[in-house]
Amino acid sequence: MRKQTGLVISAHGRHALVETPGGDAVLCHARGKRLEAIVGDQVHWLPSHDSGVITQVLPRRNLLHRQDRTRSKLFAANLDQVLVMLAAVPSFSEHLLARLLIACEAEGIPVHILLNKADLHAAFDTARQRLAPYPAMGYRVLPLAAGNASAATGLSELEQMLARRVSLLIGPSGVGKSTLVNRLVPEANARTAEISQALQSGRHTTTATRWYWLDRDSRSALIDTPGFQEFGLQHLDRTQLAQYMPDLAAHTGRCRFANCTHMQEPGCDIRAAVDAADAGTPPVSASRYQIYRDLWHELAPQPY
Ligand SMILES: Nc1nc2c(ncn2[C@@H]2O[C@H](COP(=O)(O)OP(=O)(O)O)[C@@H](O)[C@H]2O)c(=O)[nH]1
Ligand SMILES: [Mg+2]
Ligand SMILES: [Zn+2]
Repeated sequence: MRKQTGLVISAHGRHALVETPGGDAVLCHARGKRLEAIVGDQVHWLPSHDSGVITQVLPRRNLLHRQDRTRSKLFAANLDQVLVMLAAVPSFSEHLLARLLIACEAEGIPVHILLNKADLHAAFDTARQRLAPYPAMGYRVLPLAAGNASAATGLSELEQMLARRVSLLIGPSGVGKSTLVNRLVPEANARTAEISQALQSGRHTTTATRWYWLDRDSRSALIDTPGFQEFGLQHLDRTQLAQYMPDLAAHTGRCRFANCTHMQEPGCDIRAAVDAADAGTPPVSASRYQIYRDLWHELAPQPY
């Protein structure tokens, strides 16, 4: 049998749905215990009976994952960008937002913020003010009203952002991710049911990461992700943390000590920027610096 290539569009345990260049989806099993294929992977597979066997996962150009203390979760690979979705309601945690942005920065994946429920004006204005420092850090903040047909806010800009890219959508539950996917991919619900059946993972219908093509010629794709209770960054080296926070990174080269941890050293340019709000460009807010401190403690090397 001849080896073929394919794209993983859904994965569950040792099973994956692999899409062929011709557009067919083949149920495949991974060969070998340590072979884990995830959504977005390019794989080699061999036909066998009515299904297939994945023999190799091709090298990934990036990989978004989280690492909690006890478990690791791979979301997807080979992404062009990540879209973090937040909403006016429920109000978001800046700490969680920082974790998502840091996870992307650490992998070198461009990341932007979608702020949904623009139709809820008062709460939306409050949320938007909380996000005011983020464009200066290089993150686009796009207002959206995904679930409100009369307020078409942001949808055409979003479609431009999505065009010819592979985008992963992530965010806390209740912000409108499913609403957006259903709006952009009208057959999403039917596809999800089909895929779950193929993977025989009925009860995981809403807990799996899924790939959706947004256009007929298969160039733009949106990957929907399940909710999460925590978003651990245990895989990161805390001495690199400030480099993954653009507002802090702008100062690191100006600390007195090259190996400054930005925790207590004299001559720390980050701490100076927090104390004197006008000191740096971009400025460092007290809340962002506190997030850095919290993560610094959390990512302390563990004794074995
Ligand atoms: N007011 C308002 N509600 C929305 C909007 N988009 C989604 N919702 C509502 O927010 C709730 C959560 O949406 P859902 O798509 O399930 O969020 P998910 O958990 O992120 O997938 C639902 O009741 C939606 O109808 C919006 O643009 N405006
Ligand atoms: Mg949902
Ligand atoms: Zn410093």
